[in-house]
Amino acid sequence: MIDLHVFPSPWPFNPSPFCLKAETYCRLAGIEFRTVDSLPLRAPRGKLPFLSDGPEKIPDSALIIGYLKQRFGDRLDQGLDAAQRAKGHLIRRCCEESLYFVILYERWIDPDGWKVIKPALFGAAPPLVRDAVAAKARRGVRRALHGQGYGRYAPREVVAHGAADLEALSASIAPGGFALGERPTSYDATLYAFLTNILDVPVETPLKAAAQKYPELSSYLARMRAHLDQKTEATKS
Ligand SMILES: N[C@@H](CCC(=O)N[C@@H](CS)C(=O)NCC(=O)O)C(=O)O
Repeated sequence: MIDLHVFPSPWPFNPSPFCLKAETYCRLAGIEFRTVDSLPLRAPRGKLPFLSDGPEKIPDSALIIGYLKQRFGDRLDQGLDAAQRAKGHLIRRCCEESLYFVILYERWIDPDGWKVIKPALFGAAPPLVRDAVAAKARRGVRRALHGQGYGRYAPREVVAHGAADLEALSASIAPGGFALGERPTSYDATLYAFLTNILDVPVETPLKAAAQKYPELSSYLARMRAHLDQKTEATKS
């Protein structure tokens, strides 16, 4: 059995887009797996998700997908041409190297986001240490955002970067289809995970408002959910 070690989820989906990406890949590819609640300090590289398969431990969502392709065959991306792979790569990088940091900023730095994310992520921590643990983690995220750059911007500038990413992503989805055409590929695992973590979060953020301006993004999520439900049923039977 494949074990995916992920953050505990306070919501109907994993609050870490990278954990949700790995779960979504398994569901799209029809790979049987189970999720195991974990913490970054247990992960081989100090970040979640990681996968364990017997004695093998694989960190990083991209390496996990590479491992699963080797282990079970490339069930989603076979047949993609070089141009499709290039487009998928750009979509993935846009989500993981830009939008991710906008999401972090809104959740961890913006006071309205922090009000929601702090109890969601640290609510289960022992009350005596909860505030200290949350504050330490928040300082770490602040440092990471400062290093990446968005932490040095005004809030409206950060949202403007995210809104531009969302506009580009909405234009890149195949009309009535998925990231690269009529059927989902591994790149949809990323796109779905990030858009879910923007549009379905239980807090009204400026980034969510920006995403709501593009109906293509919500209809894409609805198509993905329907497809994932079908795949999950097929994997069970
Ligand atoms: N490149 C990694 C990124 C994973 C990542 O950034 N995970 C975050 C949660 S979304 C994490 O574990 N952060 C904890 C930390 O940095 O201490 C992947 O694709 O899996």
